[in-house]
Amino acid sequence: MSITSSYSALDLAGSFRLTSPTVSDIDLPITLPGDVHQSLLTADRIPDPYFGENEKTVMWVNETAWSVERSFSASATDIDGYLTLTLAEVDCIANIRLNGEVVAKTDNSFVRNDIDVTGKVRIGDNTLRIEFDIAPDVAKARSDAHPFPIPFTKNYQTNGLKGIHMNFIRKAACHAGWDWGICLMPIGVYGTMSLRKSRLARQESVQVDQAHGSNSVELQIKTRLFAFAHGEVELEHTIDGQTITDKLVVQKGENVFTHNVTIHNPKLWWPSGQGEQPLYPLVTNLDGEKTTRQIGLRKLEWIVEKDEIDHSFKCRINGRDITMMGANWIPADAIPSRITPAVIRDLLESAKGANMNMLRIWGGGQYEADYFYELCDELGILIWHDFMFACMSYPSDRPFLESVRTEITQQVRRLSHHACIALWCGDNEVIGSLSWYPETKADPGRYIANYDRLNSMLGNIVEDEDPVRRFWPSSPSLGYLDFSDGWHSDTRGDLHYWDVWHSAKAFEAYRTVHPRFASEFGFQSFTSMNVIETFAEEKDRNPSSPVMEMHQRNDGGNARILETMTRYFRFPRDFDQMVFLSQIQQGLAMKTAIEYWRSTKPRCMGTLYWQINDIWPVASWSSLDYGGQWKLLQYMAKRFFFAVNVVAVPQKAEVRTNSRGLPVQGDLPDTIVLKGINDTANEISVSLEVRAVKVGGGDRVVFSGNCAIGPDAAIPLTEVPMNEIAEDEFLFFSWRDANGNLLGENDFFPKAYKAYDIVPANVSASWSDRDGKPVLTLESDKPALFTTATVDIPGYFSDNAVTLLPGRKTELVFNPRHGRSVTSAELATSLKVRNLSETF
Ligand code: BMA
Repeated sequence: MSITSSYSALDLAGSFRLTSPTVSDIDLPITLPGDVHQSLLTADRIPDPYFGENEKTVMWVNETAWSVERSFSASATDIDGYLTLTLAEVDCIANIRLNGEVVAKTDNSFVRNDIDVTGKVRIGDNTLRIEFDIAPDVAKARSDAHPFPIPFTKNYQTNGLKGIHMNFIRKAACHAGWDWGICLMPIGVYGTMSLRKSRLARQESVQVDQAHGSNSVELQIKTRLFAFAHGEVELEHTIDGQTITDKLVVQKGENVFTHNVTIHNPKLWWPSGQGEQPLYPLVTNLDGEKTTRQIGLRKLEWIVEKDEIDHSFKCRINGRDITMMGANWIPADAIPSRITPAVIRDLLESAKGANMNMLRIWGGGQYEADYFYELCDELGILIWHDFMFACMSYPSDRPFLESVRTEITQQVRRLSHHACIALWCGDNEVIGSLSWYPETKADPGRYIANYDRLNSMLGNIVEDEDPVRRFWPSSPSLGYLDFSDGWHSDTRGDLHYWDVWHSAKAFEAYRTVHPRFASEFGFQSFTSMNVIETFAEEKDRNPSSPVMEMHQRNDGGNARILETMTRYFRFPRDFDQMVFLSQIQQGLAMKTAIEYWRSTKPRCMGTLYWQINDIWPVASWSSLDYGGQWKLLQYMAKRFFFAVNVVAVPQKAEVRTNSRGLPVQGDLPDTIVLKGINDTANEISVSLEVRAVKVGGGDRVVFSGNCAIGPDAAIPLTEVPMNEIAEDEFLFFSWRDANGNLLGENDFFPKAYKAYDIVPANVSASWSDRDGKPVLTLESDKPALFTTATVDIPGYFSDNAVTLLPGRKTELVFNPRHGRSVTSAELATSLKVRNLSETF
């Protein structure tokens, strides 16, 4: 064969034929990349799995073997070189046949398959066929054959659905369901599908390490090539107007080359809220195979070192210790075909819109597509990246470890150039899970040794492949080879604090722990009413109907939501109000935790609540509904994540505890300290005004003054003793900058809301348009709590769930989502405004 031409790629994405060896009447088109459920749904062969209890009726799909097949035509020039069949993600265990011949067997959906098919593609018609095994059956067979039991997580064995041994197969664990997730076990192919032709070699990965000097950054560009034979290639990198061209001798197999470039006067990349996100395109050209990566220049360190408390745990960026604020991320949809760049952009823009600067990609989900990380680079969202292991033990035999080695090595090499990647973390809660199952509890030595074989391999891979990044063994973890309790120990490492939700402690319990970095804690709410309407008929809109229980995957979740309402609020008068109140309550729980933990800065340097998004319409801990609509928590997050903030910290000299050792409910604090938080690099001065407001109307100023807060600090500004606050009063405080611009408002209720006689409020709303944006102005005759405006058009207001006080106007600017534009007239028709007084 003469090898003359350079690189080209034949796109193999498109329409395939979907058949099954066991279901004879199915012969349907399937769009790949995509998945089987979506194809069956489009062809009306299954009902919408998200509706009602349909999940149960579509289980047969994942219990069936499937094949997809397409023909493609190749010309003489398409194939006159070395050929690679690239299938980025095959989900999951499958034979890949090219023109009838098995060219690969896939086994790990997190591994990119680059299959050498040189000489196997014909001029003219060719057939690509993928035959999927039944993943749950394979998983069960492997588990049965394993020399000792490895229990699978309890998190998805809800609603009578059977468990699947997800720890024996490499695919998103939550595909089998989770305590917020539907069990679909999708089957499909995602990401790139192409036939690549190389003259001699193909690009495997391009990694970029940064060494920051005083006014320059040294980039070390590590290029990994796969050469089909010995020979010479031309490699070129261009960045910041500098081009490096190199003629390189390559040996058959993998070759690694390193080039250095210095960027002078670098424009530094900062996380959102702390500065800009300039990106330098790096274009790599290998004999015509061109790839582009956007490089953000920033120095990122984790400072985990001994201090007066125990050990710090904080992220230092460009020399500054920056508090990480954000949430946990799960896969964006249980039907993978629906995860598109537009969907991801929308969700990530909402994260940024709520003043988040970090998301944690959780280990029970998946590594995301390239565009996800590119968007995070662009938006300034740092990523705490778990490797994909969660809540259960995994095997540690050689074939399993080898598969995982390939997976982690590839993923780290694929992603390490991204400015957004802040940390590689071994797993989610696998250490803790050792004490959850009878099998692991009975034989801890065996399971810890088993754990360490996998976990230490992960650490070694990071050390070899991405030495500038920190590896953190697990989340939560107290540190290197420390297997103790990361759920309660708050002096070092990261903390998952679940006592409020999973153990029904009072919200006040958040103030009894003092994390260094809280990487998980959450409180559930129902998904918004318009989302409930997409899966529950009118008759099913009741918290204990089978449909609503199907759409609640945490045992006892709905009961927990309702029982908590009785502790803090008067019981809601109907289903719709209950849904609304559940979101107020969820927001309040997270506000309690996050305001307090932020106020302990520099002790606490991170709060990531569980969880930002939903994978399907469900009651969950998320702050965004499935589909991306903002729940009330998302609005409250925008406020409690303000870089400059004032929060109330109630204090009590002697805390009375009840029989369960918890603070007595209804016990009032002695005093309320108002703390100022400054997460900026500059000292700021705020003028603070604190009012005591009667719930029935009428208020008085109890403090007014200017306060300076040093850079990156949290300090007490003033305090209001409880004996200066009347029975029916709450505190409302606002702070302004030196020019009198309002920076923020907040309030604090010393007692549970149910203890106040909240009076009905008449809220009036009027629309206007300003600078092309619709503005809603709200006014109320009485204090109106958690006043919330909603419209039917996708978008969010600049604020919501706000406290309205009589005599003051509150303006909310509407931001349409998905880049749409909208006028106030269009919004006005569907406007609804509600507040707490209407709930009971
Ligand atoms: C955390 C997570 C998930 C789970 C959540 C809520 O521990 O890691 O496993 O969804 O709790 O229970």
